[in-house]
Amino acid sequence: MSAKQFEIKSYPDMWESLGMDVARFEKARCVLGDAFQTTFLSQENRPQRMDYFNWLISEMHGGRIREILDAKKEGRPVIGTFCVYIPEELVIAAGGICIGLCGGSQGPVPDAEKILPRNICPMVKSAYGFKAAKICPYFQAVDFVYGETTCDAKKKTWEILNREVPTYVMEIPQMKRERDRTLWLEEVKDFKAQIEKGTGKTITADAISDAIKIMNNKRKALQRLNRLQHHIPSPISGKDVLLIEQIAFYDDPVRFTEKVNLLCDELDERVSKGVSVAPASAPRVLVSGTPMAMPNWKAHNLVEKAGGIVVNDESCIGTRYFKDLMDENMTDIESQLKALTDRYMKIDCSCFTPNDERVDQVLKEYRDSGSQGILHYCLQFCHTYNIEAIKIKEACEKNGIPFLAIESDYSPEDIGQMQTRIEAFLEQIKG
Ligand code: BJ8
Repeated sequence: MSAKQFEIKSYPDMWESLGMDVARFEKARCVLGDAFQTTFLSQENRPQRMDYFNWLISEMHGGRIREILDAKKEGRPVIGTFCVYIPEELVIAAGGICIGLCGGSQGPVPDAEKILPRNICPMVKSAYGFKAAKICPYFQAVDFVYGETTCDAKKKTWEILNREVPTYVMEIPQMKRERDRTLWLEEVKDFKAQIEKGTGKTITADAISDAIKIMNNKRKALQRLNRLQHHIPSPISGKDVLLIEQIAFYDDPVRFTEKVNLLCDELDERVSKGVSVAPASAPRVLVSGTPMAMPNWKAHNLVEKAGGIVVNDESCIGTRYFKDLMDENMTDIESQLKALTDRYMKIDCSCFTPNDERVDQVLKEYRDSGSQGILHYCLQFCHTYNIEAIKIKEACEKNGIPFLAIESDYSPEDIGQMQTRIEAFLEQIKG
């Protein structure tokens, strides 16, 4: 697909039927299309099989929504989530569709600020604003949403969001002791019961087994992509990998897995032929911190525009989402739910205390990816990641790793300042 051909397709009748503010969404569609073209399609020497992901972006608010609405007509549940602690396997086992609804755009933030306080995380404001302004077809299509109690901004927003769309909440403990595990398992069971209530169908052990395989395959494909990204020189840009990681939260999991593996086949070939998107001398950056929901491409774009390359994402869009797999051989529901709980408990979000395993994980990924510096990216007002950055910084100092911490939101106002700091950081890496 050439740059000139790209547009995000318009489906005004379908959007109307979903109760959206169509006139406003039309404008947002054009802005997003332009941003996508400038950020992604202008890159040179992209892998050809990025075409599928370009296509998905062009149909993100149309063809993919149509698929979701068709699934609903067949009685399949559609559930919106905001956190990688919600076990997708159980949604898939119910024949359902799980959609990540985190907001990564500045557009709806003023809508949210009419109701929510201004000094909370932009991800929460953006997500809430999308629903309040009726400018997200995914939010309009879901049967219900499932929030969690990870951070204060989220857990209190769910009470307000419940006025707009049925909102359930999974209690995620703040520590990882045996008694927390017991509580967590009960929450996973409640989640399963809620889905069963919504669909009127019982989730069987066989269905959970199949769903575990689907999610393992998806996570394995993302792990493969992550390993290929580590190559020196890298066969794919960090921006493109970020885009794929973001699409993982919208696309059909089986189709997505197939397309990621096809792309990885091409990347294998590029590696064997020495084809890359940046010279081997380009400073290699590991990005760590808060997740970057679509279309938050700011940090990756600035690093790569300045001549660096992002080779790893230690976030919930990146490795925290796919690093842990599950045993596929359990046949009874109790064992499956316990194993699900254990798998999800391994995610090292800063909402937990203590959370020192994350510091070790960041260092491991730094070494595995052949990175040369760590950029800690934190959304404004995310206290847990912001404070945990102290420990990451100390670990970097101890190990002689160049480190830069950036706190940002979705507005374009800090781009100039971020650019200056990132350029200086890349110079520091180059030595
Ligand atoms: S497991 S990182 S997806 S909670 S919304 S905590 S940025 S102040 S997103 Fe998250 Fe689950 Fe943890 Fe991952 Fe901070 Fe903003 Fe809260 Fe956030």
